[in-house]
Amino acid sequence: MTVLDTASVTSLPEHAYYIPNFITADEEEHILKQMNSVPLPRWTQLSHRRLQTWPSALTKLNALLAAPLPEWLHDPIISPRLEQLGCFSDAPHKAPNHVLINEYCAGQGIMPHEDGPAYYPLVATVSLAAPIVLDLYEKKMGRESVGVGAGQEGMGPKYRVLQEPRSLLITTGSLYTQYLHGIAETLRDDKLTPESICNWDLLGDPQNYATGTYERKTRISLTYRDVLKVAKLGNSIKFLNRGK
Ligand SMILES: O=C(O)CCC(=O)C(=O)O
Repeated sequence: MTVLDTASVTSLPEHAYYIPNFITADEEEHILKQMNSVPLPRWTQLSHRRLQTWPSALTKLNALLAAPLPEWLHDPIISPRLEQLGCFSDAPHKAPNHVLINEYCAGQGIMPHEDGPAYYPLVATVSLAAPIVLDLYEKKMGRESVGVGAGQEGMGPKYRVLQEPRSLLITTGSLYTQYLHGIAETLRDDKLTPESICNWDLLGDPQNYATGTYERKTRISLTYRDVLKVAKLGNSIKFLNRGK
């Protein structure tokens, strides 16, 4: 049995994997320090969270300009940990080439959405600093109903995943293509029980949630993906000059 087999969240549609304590507290502190020492313009301030995009945002054609990730996002998460899991071994570039850093203060979240076709359909999310609940919504078929109602009153999520600080969550397969994911804008996550949290039996410290609730604190996520289209800068310059 592989490490991924033991990390499978079996109550979810295929596939999700959850590994608590994927990085150490020292590694978490180092990444947070690096993240906070980048120049302020590296952050994009959105209305409900702020965001860093590494190595850069995708072009209008959903391509990534080839560039290495900074070392603090590469080691130890990609090398050696994700490499050891082998989760990107079938991806076109065999490794993630893009990382989004999302920061959510208490009360902030992200609307239910899907990540779409720009990426190989696998996301590896490392959570830092505080826990948070990720909500999963079934995507309705039919253009007019995709995403509509998700997250609205009376239309609760189909599944809930509790992400502890320093944990890894991998989503892929039909969970990537058939479901939306989002994070509620709330000051407190509650109804935390083995029945409502689908990765409860994989949590590192379930006793921290024994009261069934916790007050949100600032939580950071690092989402690792493989962007399918990669443009070499030399080729892009040739392309831009073509019209001259
Ligand atoms: O912060 C998270 O865990 C989710 C982030 C997310 O949905 C995204 O980057 O598309």
